[in-house]
Amino acid sequence: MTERVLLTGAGGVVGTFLRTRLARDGRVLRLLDRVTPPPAEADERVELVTASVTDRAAMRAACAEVDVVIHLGGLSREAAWDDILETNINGTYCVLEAARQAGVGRVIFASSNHAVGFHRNYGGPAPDYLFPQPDTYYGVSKVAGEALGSLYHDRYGLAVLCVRIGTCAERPRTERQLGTWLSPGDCARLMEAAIAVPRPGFRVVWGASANTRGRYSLAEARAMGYRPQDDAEVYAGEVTPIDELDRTYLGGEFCSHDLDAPS
Ligand code: 15L
Repeated sequence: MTERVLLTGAGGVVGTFLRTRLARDGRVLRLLDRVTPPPAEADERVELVTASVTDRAAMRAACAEVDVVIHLGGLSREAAWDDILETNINGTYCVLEAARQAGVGRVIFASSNHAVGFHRNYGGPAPDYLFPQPDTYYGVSKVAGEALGSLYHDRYGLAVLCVRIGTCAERPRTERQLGTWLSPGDCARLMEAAIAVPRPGFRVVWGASANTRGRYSLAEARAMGYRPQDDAEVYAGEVTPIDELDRTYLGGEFCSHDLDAPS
């Protein structure tokens, strides 16, 4: 039977990494973005949808016959409160509500380390299920998304897996990222584990590679079946040195007053 996976924010950084890596026979990827993401090549396993995650009717239609939603769409760093509220918080509500109405079984929510960014650096892996301590309005939106996911799980039985992503990039650029890096390949492996895990329930896992200087526990992600293969340490000689904020807080530069959002 064909499995259909809807990716919101498919044209973004993480979406672009995933769209080729999650493609496989027996699976249709429905790629949704506000701007139509160009297909890598004509592929009958790909469907393109141009819509905003805040468009309720469009999201209901986009969720039809979908088995799994991977919700990546939204602002990916700090912004004015009204924009965060509409795009990230209301957007995640619209996605979950559309998924529920369409009978989607599972939603994977791209949360972020910035949901807990004002936690002091643990000097070792930060525990799973760390209590929220957001470093920005952006971080607040990730806490809200996790809370909405919890609500939709308990109230309606929707399976929701929240991934607190570290730094998903081709390669780490800073010393902090030696601890936070999630390689594109490991990102896909993590999503595959989240798609496949039996009895998913509601979970919050960290999203990082098997970094020697790992800042996050991978216990819950491994319990879900994730087997990371990459380690940022191979880039250790090429990164910029750590600064005080990166040393002090999990969220690093997001904790700076330089990021105070316009009101
Ligand atoms: C995030 O959540 C951002 O979307 C990304 O741009 C990076 O800043 C990342 O966190 C990080 O903490 O490195």
